[in-house]
Amino acid sequence: MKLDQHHIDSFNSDSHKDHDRAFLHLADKVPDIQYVLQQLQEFQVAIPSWALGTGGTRFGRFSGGGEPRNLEEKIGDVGLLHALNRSSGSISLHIPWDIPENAPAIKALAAQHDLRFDAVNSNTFQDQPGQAHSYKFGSLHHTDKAVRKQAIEHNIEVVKYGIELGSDVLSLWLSDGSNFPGQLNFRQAFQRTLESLQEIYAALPDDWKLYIEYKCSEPNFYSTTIADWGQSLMLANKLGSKALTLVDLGHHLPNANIEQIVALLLMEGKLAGFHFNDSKYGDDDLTVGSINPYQLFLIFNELVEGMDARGMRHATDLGWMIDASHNVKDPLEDLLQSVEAIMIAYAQALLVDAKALEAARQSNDVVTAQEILQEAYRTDVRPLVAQARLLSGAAIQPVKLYRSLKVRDQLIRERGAKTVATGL
Ligand SMILES: [Mn+2]
Repeated sequence: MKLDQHHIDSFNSDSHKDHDRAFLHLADKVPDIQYVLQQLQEFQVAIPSWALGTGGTRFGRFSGGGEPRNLEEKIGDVGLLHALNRSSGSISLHIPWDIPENAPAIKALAAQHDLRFDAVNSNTFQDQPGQAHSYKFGSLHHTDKAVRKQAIEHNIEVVKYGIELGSDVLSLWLSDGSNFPGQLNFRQAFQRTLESLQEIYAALPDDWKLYIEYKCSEPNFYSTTIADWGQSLMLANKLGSKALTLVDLGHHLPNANIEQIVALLLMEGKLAGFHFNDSKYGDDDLTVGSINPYQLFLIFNELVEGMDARGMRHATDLGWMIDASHNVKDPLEDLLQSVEAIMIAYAQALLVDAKALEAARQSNDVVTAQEILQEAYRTDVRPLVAQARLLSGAAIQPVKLYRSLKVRDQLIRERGAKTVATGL
């Protein structure tokens, strides 16, 4: 299904008055409001093709109905999100869950929804039907050269799909690791991973990038071969300028100072971008901002400051993507909430008085430094984010409009109540 612009416009005109009042009140207090609105309008967050179905855990999966049955329907779902918020203008494909059999047709369909293709993702953490070698004991780090070769070739194949779709990033996450002490020689596993990555890197077009994601645990529970940002950065540095470190917010040990990691990777020009989610205990893949919105703000504060210091464009010079799973929510509502949380944290970071903060730091005025950050964080910027949406032709309140149009009911009528999307 596709949303008509007149649905959005008439919804907006109904809620215009309250919104205008809230926005004007806030706009008075923001010195460079036009700049902030323009930055917010430009900012786009990619939606992963695997997040459009109801997620599950290793214990069970409870489908919500109307899930997209194929790539075309997944593109349709992202198109709905983008129509509602104008901030979800790209889709990130996961191969082989979503193979674009007919790339020109898929590209044309995406263009109809005003979408482009973000990073393409490989998968060497599952065995696929008919696959010659198993990834049970890893892929790029595997002791058997034949397994490594198969995983390398898969990644190169993913790049080829990406080229056809106009993507320019291969995003790679390995489940490689070990479950028990003694299982793996750490140095050799790292070295084999590096050599495998070198082959993949050599096959990348000049204008492509390779994002190397790290994760401290799971599915292996004793060691993971790319466990943290240091290990990812070591690989990225050895590979070359096209290789960068990807930060997934859920892939850290508890209480890790992610904002500091981000600041230093940015400083080194080695930050690829983000997989946004939130978590309480581990890689929980919860809605962005649902548990620790202050941390998200602090991360965006480092991003804005660090990108400005390097003269980078916020919207396009890093990769922004959601990587979450929705066990109990409507995936589309959850994604709308996640994008909203990202925009709120970004807007708050844009409000930080950077000059005053720097002055407070120079004079070691710790209290003022904290006050400056919290002044921005405690500002209710939702009318600002809504105004940016309004200016872009999106809904003032996307979730409310989604519900009032009964989008999920329509999708269930179109697709059926028991459809299951490929993905997590
Ligand atoms: Mn991720």
